[in-house]
Amino acid sequence: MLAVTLAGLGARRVSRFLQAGGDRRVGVVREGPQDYVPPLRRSSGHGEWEVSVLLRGDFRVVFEKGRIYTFIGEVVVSMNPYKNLNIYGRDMIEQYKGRELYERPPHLFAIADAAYKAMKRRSKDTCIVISGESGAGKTEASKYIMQYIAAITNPGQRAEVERVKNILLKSNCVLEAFGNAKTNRNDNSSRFGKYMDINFDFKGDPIGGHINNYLLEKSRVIVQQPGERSFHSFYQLLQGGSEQLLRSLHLQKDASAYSYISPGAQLKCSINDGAEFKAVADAMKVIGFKQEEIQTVYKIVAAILHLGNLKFSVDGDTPIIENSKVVSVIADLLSTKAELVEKALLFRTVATGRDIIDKQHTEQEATYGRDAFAKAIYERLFCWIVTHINDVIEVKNYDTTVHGKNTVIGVLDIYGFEIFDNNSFEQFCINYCNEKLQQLFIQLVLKQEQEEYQREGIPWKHIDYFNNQVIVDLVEQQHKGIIAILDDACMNVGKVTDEMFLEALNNKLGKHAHFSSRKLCATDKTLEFDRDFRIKHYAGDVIYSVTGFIDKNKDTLFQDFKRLMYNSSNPVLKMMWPEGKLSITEVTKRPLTAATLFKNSMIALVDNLTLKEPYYVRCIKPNDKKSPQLFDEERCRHQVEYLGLLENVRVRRAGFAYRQTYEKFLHRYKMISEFTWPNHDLPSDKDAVRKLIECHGFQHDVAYGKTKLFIRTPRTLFTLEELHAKMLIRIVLFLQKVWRGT
Ligand code: AD9
Ligand code: MG
Repeated sequence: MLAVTLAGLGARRVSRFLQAGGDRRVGVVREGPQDYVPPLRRSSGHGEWEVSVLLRGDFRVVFEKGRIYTFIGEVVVSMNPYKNLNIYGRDMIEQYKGRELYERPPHLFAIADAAYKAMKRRSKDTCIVISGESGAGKTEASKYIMQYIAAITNPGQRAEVERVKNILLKSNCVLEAFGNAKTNRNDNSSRFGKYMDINFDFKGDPIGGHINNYLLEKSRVIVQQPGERSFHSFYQLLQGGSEQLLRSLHLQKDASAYSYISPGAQLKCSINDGAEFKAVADAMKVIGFKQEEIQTVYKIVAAILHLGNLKFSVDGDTPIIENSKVVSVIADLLSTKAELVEKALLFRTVATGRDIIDKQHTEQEATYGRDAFAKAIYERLFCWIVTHINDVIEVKNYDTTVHGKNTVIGVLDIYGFEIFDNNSFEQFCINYCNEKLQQLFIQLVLKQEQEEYQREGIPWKHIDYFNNQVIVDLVEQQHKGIIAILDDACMNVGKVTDEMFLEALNNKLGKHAHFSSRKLCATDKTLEFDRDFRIKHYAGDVIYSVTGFIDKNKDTLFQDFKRLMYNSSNPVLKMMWPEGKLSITEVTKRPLTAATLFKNSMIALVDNLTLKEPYYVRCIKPNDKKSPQLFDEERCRHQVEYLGLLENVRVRRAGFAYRQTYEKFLHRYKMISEFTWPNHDLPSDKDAVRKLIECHGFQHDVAYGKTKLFIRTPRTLFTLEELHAKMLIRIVLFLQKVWRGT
């Protein structure tokens, strides 16, 4: 049996080696394609060497031949083809299932399989971090990865596992409906960040999961840039809802009738709203939303559309609502009374000393309050949907003492770096998030690798890269960063304007190399307006307009609206607003600002990812026209550069495929040398390893660090494994002979 297993070695040999405590960095190419003798079967021509194609700047080939994936070690570079390719079917899944990373041509499935195998074999939590700018293909990639994992697991067809898998897959379409929108960069742009943990049992089958969502771009509910739409859910309801449903929600089909979403009503969008509406409704049912809950979802979406149509004016000094019928509709949809809705819209309860009074809004305040309310109920709805999904996929009744460790694969799909004509607080947060992820990549892929060589005293010519930590600090540093300065401005008592915030930025960051503004740089023609400031991001310069930063950061929602919702007779709505039970005198604590909450969530996310073994998908966008034909060379080169891919390749090529401590290395291979088997009498393990390596003639392919042996090419590693396997067979045969007494 043993002999059969060993004879059948190939790819599995390396896996075993890894299982035995080896480092996972196998399969790195030192030289170009000519020198590369793949350790396993040669992949069909689009292996890692295509990175050298990227390096030569001739990466048009990759796109035009439809070979959209390339490897750099465990990093997959993916080029958005902007057309459906027949490369994700069952046959492809079979080709990648259980194979080693370099056995097959580069593919998302290969990285998904590698992350899965690492998780299963070594009980390691792993994560797949998908990054790239807006429209580069991150969300599509994350869905293919999930599909792959779903397809290769649960061979025993256990019902509970199938249920979990189904919900994980179905959750995508629901979250996209409520959290994605057409932007000028992408017809299906994620307007929230998503990190999904998939939990596996000891057999490697999914038994649950958890979704973390990050900062939904809720301002989109009330306003969109020219050429953009609000969240898909609004258009889907109008297009796909039956006549009866729309009638019950007091809605008409035409989106241009609703001022919050009318600018996007006539825009062409590749989303099929009608069909998606039905798919989302089905998915919600599969996930386990009850009928009343689904109805409540529609009611909330409808209530927001009606809120946007409210018209305020003034009668003398008193603001009034011109179309009070709409108020009744909103009250009906939110299961409350029209007079309570009207009061919450026109008055604000304030505590002055011991008195509690109703302070009347100005027209402007009323409009502000209404918009804040619309944004807030949409955001609550979105978070409630995520919580609901989490409730049904939460791992329950898993006893680790009985079943062993429950391991996790995390998949991160977050909004990509973006530059629009008008960039505001939302782009600032999104781009900061991308800086954090780039920093993580640098730390894990470029920095630590090189630092290890230095620490171990391996001769190493440092490969330079741009470290964006300086920009991360510019944004998040305590007391000195932009978020801290913004929070300071928001804390000030009295009216603080966006201009005052900009002034504070100018005063405190005037000398920062990555920050400028019109005041600081009057001659710079790109900074057109006094309200602009610019951050030199790792992926390019972005000019932000300071307008709205203070309001969006404070994110004020009058307590009256929270109370209104808490007192709704619809239990689902009530549940979404627990803090509405506090009376005005009980609400004393100032909540954390939006930017600080986001910063904290980003720091927690990065901490979480750092604990896991990372695999990367780096997505590249071939052009800005969403075209399957157009290859914009300059745009691609820029992305390859700022993503740090060139440095990534250089580090991998100049570096070592494998490293292991002398002790562990000996433990594995001592049997293949007479100098080390069964024990060595040399002064140290390092000397023993040196002797072992030299007796097999590998000395030119290794380097000796202080505590570890470094092997440059996978070929050496495979030969060592072969020798080890042969020796094992000899030992087994010998033992059999002894046993038979011959
Ligand atoms: V954003 O940061 O959320 O704005 P993503 O997520 O990077 O962005 P997305 O995955 O949504 O981009 O891809 C954009 C569009 O490109 C998709 O709607 C598809 O039309 C197209 N795309 C992306 N990847 C593929 C693919 N592998 N095959 C075919 C693709 N089309
Ligand atoms: Mg996306």
